[in-house]
Amino acid sequence: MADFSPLPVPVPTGLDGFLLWPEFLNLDQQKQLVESVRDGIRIAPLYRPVTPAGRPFSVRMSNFGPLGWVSDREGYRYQPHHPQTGHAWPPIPDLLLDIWKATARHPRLPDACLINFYDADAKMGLHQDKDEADFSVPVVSVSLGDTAVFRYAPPEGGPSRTVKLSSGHVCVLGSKARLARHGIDRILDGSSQLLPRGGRINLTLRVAR
Ligand code: MD3
Ligand code: FE
Repeated sequence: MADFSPLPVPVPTGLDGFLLWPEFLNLDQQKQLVESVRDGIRIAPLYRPVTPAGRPFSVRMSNFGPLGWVSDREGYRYQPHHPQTGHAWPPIPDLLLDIWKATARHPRLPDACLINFYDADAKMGLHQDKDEADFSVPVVSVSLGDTAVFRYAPPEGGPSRTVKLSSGHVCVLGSKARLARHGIDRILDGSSQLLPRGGRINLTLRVAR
């Protein structure tokens, strides 16, 4: 079991409930997670979902856990199987559960972990995460590989801000920040050597049901 105590002091984000720890994971831990993602996507390959309107995402996705987030013509939802293979998603790696326990400080464990893969041109438009049953449970996000420009705005409206999410950064979105609008403006190509072919992996841990 990885030991993350004592927790470092999070950096200020200007949004209540948005906690960000730069360099939370050391290089060995980052490499271990990349290996787990490689293993996972051999079982549950990355695929490109479409929006309910039929537009392909620029991000490719897969999942770990009893439930995985999917999007297609039918809508957004969580389901226990890969939309293309029909197989169950692989289990959430222990290191990710350890990160959850250290940072989310919530009695429940996540039942879903979305794997987002961004190539240099991928982005994600501003949105809210509202497909989960209980918004009082935080979301935990882990970034690996190239740095992303993350945009976020308070749920009640008002100006957005940006912060860079680099490899090894971990953030928690809880309380007021849980329903923040957020997205990825762009990927800084070549900013990390972690992934030999470049790109960015984001892992988001959630309690879906
Ligand atoms: C703020 N992913 O998968 S992670 C997503 O980098 C998503 O792939 C982005 O937005 C990514 O839905 C951002 C940071 C994050 C994750 C969940 C949040 C920010 C959040 C939930 C609520 C508010
Ligand atoms: Fe999101």
